[in-house]
Amino acid sequence: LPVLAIDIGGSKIAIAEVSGGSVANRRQAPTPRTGRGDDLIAAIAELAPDGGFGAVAVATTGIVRDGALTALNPQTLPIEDGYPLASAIERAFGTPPLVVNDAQAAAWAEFTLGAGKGVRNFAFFTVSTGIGCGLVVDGRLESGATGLAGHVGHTRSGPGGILCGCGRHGCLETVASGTALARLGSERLGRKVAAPDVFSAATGGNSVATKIIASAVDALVNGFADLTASVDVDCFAIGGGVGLAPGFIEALRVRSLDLPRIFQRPIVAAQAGADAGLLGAAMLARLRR
Ligand code: BMX
Ligand code: ZN
Repeated sequence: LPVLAIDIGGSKIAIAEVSGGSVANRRQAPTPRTGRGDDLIAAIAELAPDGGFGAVAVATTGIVRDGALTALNPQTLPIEDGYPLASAIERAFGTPPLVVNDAQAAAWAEFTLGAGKGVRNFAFFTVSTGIGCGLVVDGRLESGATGLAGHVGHTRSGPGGILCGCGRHGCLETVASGTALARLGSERLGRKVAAPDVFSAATGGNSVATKIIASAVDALVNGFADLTASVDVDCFAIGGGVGLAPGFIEALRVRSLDLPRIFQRPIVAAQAGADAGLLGAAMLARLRR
């Protein structure tokens, strides 16, 4: 029987059946951003098939600790602190799920069968509503005792930055996430825009938009270099709506060539694309059994 895989992001929830590394019957809906975990469960129940699956696996934005979900940045997903996601899913589907952070799940999928195959230390970054990161070190997926491992989106991109939803100032996520691009674009272009509008303005030659994207790229590449200095990352894979926007990965690569040579590492697109979180969670659920 396939694994029922669920990916809860800051903007959308995706559900699919995963078997043997492939994804079928993918459905998605907007994430209810009401601040109530029970509303997430209701949205999931609406998308899910009635049965016919052997296990349930959940990848979710936010910090996962013992099956409970807490937002590190409530602006990425508002939710009660320590929402008992695993037990709520178990109640809805009658089976205890595996629950893992979305970027950690995607990192595992890419390491096992995608862009990170065969490397020693690997990092997957999703540049999306927020900025997520999953780390595989010496072949082991890192989550840490409190689930915080890999939250590089909340390392500091520079002094004097704005207040992040996590409570720190100047986090990478405040300059390079989809949320940040929309905010900076709206402030500086003088009209309300979303992240894709900033990209199309830049493509159309708007210098303000071009600068916003260049700063995001610069912040990310320096974040990669910091992480490389910490755990000697062999390869970076990129996913997420912003990360996979046309030209973005190429811009990261070009900018990374300005780094001292020892910090330059391959930067590639996630092979599983938007399905990496679903696949990784399903694979981790299979491993657990
Ligand atoms: C935030 C944080 C991470 C997550 C990342 C990407 C929350 C709710 N989420 O940094 O756990 O991995 O965003 O999330 O604090 P996405 O929703 O953009 O995929
Ligand atoms: Zn932060």
